[in-house]
Amino acid sequence: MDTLYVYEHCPFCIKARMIFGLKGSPVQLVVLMNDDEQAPVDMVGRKVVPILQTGGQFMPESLDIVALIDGRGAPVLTGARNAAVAAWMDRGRGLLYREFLPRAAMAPFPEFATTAARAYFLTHKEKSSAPFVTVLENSEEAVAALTAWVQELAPLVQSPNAVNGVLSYDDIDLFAALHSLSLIRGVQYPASVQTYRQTLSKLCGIPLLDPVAI
Ligand SMILES: N[C@@H](CCC(=O)N[C@@H](CS)C(=O)NCC(=O)O)C(=O)O
Repeated sequence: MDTLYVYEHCPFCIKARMIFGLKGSPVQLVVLMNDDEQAPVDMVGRKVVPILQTGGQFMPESLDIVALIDGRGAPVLTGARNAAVAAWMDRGRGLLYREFLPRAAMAPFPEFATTAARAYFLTHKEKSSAPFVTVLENSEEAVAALTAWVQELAPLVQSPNAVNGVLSYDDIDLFAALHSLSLIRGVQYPASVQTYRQTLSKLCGIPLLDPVAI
């Protein structure tokens, strides 16, 4: 069976996990500790996830993994992309991950099971973002802005099963972002987005983070 090395918080890992769920293909998930540099370096030469182990080979890059798995048998990602979905994502991605990172650092993800692993994430991610305390202290405005952002997504959702009506790479990108967004407590979802994210969660077999939202 294929093995996928992941962190549970990682949106790129969500993309790779999605295709196994959508295809109904079995995969063994292995969550690496966030401070384990050696394992990914041994597998692909750098510290990165997701990594797919298939037939004795190791493969990084989420979208390469998606393409490989979707290409086995009849593909499921057959729909056309809508540039408006990517444009919507680009407008909010910066704010989403600014708010996501400090919450991820506090959340009960298995890759942070040890204090050292959680500290590694905090140290590295805070450097590339803003001080987490500052982000969390000014969060109310950001949550309102994220709610306004998801309102703009509502008219783009053509079906609960696929944003453009037929499953496409837009669904891979969009659900991964909505999965991250689900860690942020207080974001209000318009009906079409709410149904879409819950339906995709079931189709992919990947629970949303609502129950542990911060
Ligand atoms: N282009 C890569 C990006 C993967 C990526 O950036 N993964 C992050 C986790 S979200 C990572 O492993 N970063 C190194 C680290 O967290 O130490 C892909 O699409 O798979």
